[in-house]
Amino acid sequence: MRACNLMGAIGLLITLQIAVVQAADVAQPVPPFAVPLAADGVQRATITLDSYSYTPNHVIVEAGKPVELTLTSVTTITPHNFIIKELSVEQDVSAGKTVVIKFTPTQTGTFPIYCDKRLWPLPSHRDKGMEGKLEVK
Ligand SMILES: [Cu+2]
Repeated sequence: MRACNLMGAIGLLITLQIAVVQAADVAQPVPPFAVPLAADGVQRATITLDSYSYTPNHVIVEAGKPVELTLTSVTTITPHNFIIKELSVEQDVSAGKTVVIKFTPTQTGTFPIYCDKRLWPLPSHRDKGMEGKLEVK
């Protein structure tokens, strides 16, 4: 009887571990990040660039106030960039480097962020999931 319970417990543990592994395999949605307004009136946030992602990948800012984004690449070889076409933002970020960009969004809306780097003939980084959005309220 005891052995039976033990086997049942082991079976449950194995099932739980499989469930955890499966959950980790699925990309977890990252909640939108509302960029805080600093005392000097600047909206500051740090975005991490990796292959092939931005973290956070959905940032919310207020219109009419300056935005300062610190773009930090954590890759060792692959260069990336950070493009918001509608706001004329286009910034290269070399592997392992950090770049600070500043802009002031004037119109509200949701604008795509993406990396258009690609190693021909492979798909672009954006096609590999390196995209996000800037929401201006
Ligand atoms: Cu990229």
